[in-house]
Amino acid sequence: MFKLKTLFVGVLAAAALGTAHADTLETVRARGELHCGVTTGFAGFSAPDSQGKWQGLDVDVCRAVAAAVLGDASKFKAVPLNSQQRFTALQSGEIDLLARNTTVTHSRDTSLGVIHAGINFYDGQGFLVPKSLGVKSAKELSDASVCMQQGTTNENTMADWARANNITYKPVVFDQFNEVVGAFASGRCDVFTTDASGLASIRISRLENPDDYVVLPEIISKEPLGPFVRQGDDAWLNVVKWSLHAMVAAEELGITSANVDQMRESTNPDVRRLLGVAPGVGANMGLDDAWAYNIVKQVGNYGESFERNVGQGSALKIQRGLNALWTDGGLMYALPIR
Ligand SMILES: N[C@@H](CCC(=O)N[C@@H](CS)C(=O)NCC(=O)O)C(=O)O
Repeated sequence: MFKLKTLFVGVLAAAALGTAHADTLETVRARGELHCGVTTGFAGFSAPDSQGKWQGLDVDVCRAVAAAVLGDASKFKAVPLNSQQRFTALQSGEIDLLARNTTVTHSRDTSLGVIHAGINFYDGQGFLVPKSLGVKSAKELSDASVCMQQGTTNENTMADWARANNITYKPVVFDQFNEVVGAFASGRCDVFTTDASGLASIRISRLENPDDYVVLPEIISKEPLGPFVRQGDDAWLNVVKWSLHAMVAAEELGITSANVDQMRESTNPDVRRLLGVAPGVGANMGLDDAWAYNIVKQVGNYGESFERNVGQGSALKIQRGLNALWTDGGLMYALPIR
């Protein structure tokens, strides 16, 4: 009897959990607000500005999805998460979407009950050192102490690279981002290793004299960064995935936040479809036909978001590089919206 009862409660709990998470689109719509997992503060990608408003390339993914689903890019709550907490927060339903410099890997996609919805920044792991260390290449880093954050891909990649290159090092690992930055700034470790975009952000926004530091030339891994959702909710996966593609498609088609209203008059069928002038682009996703128009109008196309947050319009000044459109030699390629 006891066993039966436990089983029954278990099944009920699973069913409740299932319904709570199965229809994220409906949950977000009913709540009127998207719960979006971001970092605890990482300039250019996700950090609060002087007015406490969250800004960044990753925050623009939150804003794009809020615009697509709720018609208003501001209807999201940023939930700050460190590297360790991020997947649990998604699994438990605390957030609807994780948009936080997270590398897509096979193990994350297949063992955590989560799945990536695309790539919004192609990156690779690198090294930041004080110029005073006098090192020109990562290969000279023998016996160095290396600062890293716990729960990142950076820990394993560092170990693999060091083994492959016969380099010994001392890992100095912390749970919180501020602790890693603090340890590096105070000289407790010689090197900071993480995604190159992160190093650019740390150098500019977290170190007193950025010019005293240099990013070494080696990039030792592929770190394709992108948003994640829970597995088993394909409708929601589609909303997030196609929101990313809409931003890239808008850039491909020359549609910007400034000209999007004018572009609604265009005779180009791709433009008319994307902006919902020709009807039907929203229905299959359970969205209004203006979903992509709302993204471009309120958030901008991918290039605008890139330049504003991490590119030439920002302190980071990261080059488009791999994140340029495919037509400009990069990897950004919108799947056809038709
Ligand atoms: N892309 C890597 C690293 C991502 C990561 O969490 N990087 C740290 C930088 S050291 C970070 O963003 N920390 C910010 C925080 O914890 O708030 C991954 O997915 O594991």
